[in-house]
Amino acid sequence: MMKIIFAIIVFAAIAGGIYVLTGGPGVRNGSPASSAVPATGVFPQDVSDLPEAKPTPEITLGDGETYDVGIFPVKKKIGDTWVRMLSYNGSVPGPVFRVKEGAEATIRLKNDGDLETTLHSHGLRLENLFDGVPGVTQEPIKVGDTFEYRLKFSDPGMYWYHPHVRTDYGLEAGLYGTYIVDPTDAGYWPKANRELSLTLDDIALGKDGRPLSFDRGETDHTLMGRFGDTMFVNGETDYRFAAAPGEVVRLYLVNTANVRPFDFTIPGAKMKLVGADLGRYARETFVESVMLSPGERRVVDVLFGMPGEFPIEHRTPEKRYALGSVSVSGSPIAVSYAEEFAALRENRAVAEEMNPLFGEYLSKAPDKKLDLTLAMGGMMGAPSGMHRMSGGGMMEDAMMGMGDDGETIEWEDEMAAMNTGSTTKTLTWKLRDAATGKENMRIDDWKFKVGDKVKIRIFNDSSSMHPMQHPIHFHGQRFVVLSTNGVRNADPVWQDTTLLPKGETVDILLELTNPGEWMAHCHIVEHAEAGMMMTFSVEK
Ligand SMILES: [Cu+2]
Repeated sequence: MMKIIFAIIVFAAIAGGIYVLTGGPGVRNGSPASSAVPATGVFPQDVSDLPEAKPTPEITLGDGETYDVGIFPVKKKIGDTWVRMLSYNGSVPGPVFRVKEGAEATIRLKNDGDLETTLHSHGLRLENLFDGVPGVTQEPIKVGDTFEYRLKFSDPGMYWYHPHVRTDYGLEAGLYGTYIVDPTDAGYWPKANRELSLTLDDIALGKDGRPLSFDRGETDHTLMGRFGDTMFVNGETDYRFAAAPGEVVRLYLVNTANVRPFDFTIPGAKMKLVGADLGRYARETFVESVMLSPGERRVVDVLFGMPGEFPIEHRTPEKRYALGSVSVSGSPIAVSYAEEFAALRENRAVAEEMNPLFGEYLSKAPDKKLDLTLAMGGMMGAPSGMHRMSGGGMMEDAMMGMGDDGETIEWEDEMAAMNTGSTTKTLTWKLRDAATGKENMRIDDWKFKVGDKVKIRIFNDSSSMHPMQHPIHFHGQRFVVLSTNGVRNADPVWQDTTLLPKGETVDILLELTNPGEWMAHCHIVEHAEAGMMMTFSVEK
């Protein structure tokens, strides 16, 4: 009952837009769309005269090379419907760029899309000027204009690119692609027969099979993010690949969804987790599934031992989603790495790098504390009728009870009406510095120097009005998770994004190696649009 009452109150607050909570004048928000002259209407959906989307190519980018990429609309068939999407060079996802560790290359981006854009290369420790954050590292690229991004690929692993302007629309429209950075050390990864890049996404289609519309002027679905109803792996609703018996296939996985977390599994095949955002784990592990929240990457090796059809699935505690399948047939692979696959390697170099960090920082007091919370229509100071409805203390009960099923992750949009109607005007998601009380883009005293290591305690407040998980992403640097709820991280790896389930506290050690002014934000892109972003600066 309280849940229902609370739901009504929240709905009134969101849909009614009782309070306007924006960044205020003079606050750069990393997203000029919301501060520019208000745009009206919705982004276009008409497919007439559009070229058909091409398959995603794999492009080898040599050191020093310049490559031209254009953003332009295409039509793509999803189910029985032609859908208008935005592409990088005509494909969704955009090209898979293969580069060598240590290489530098330039992407010359021409914007023939629907709105201003930038190219953010997620996870790359590149020069600050080319990080693609509007209002912070560059002015956005107007429609018709071009910008050259000089990219640096310092670390082996998988990275990805997308716009940092109205990212909610950009990602849903198909603007994302990946970089695979091949290590210079041939033994860096275990042996595999083949490597594939997989973007895990979902797309929200209406009853007519066409994508739900996006308002040009403001982001909606800001409460929970825009969940899709149709799974979309590598731009396919039924992604398939073939393998030979005995083949080991390395999958580079990235979650490119607006909000949906994926628990990726291939039942019947054997899966080994070898790497994450910026390289390999200290210890390899066999896993049943790998969990990725938006922005995160995982590198898994999969052994297909026997012939057969193997489903690719996303599993939640309640549901299974088919993502596609792998067809294993024909004669056994000529060179099988099954034996190497069976061994779990310890990567001593990683352990030797990580151990001193844990020794020095695990029990040290945090340098910075960041709380994740929400202001929804200023409920606390809301019209008195709401307080009467809540009747002293009951409001708190209702809030605590909201989604209080022991689940610390929201796998689905179970509050669709409220979520749809929530916008950047009616609620603000917050990163709050616990020491100063400053929030989001008003945080102005996170100033560090190259060489610093900063311990940050991030707390996801479960007593906020709508607690949910937040994947927190730091630009331009790398960090290691030291502990979760006080428990030491047993298998460290360098990351740029980490998930904070509801109520959890995560201590990270951020290594500042790259000068400039950088963003940190939630990678549920509607949350970021609704305020959940800040900057920190690193001096040479
Ligand atoms: Cu968030």
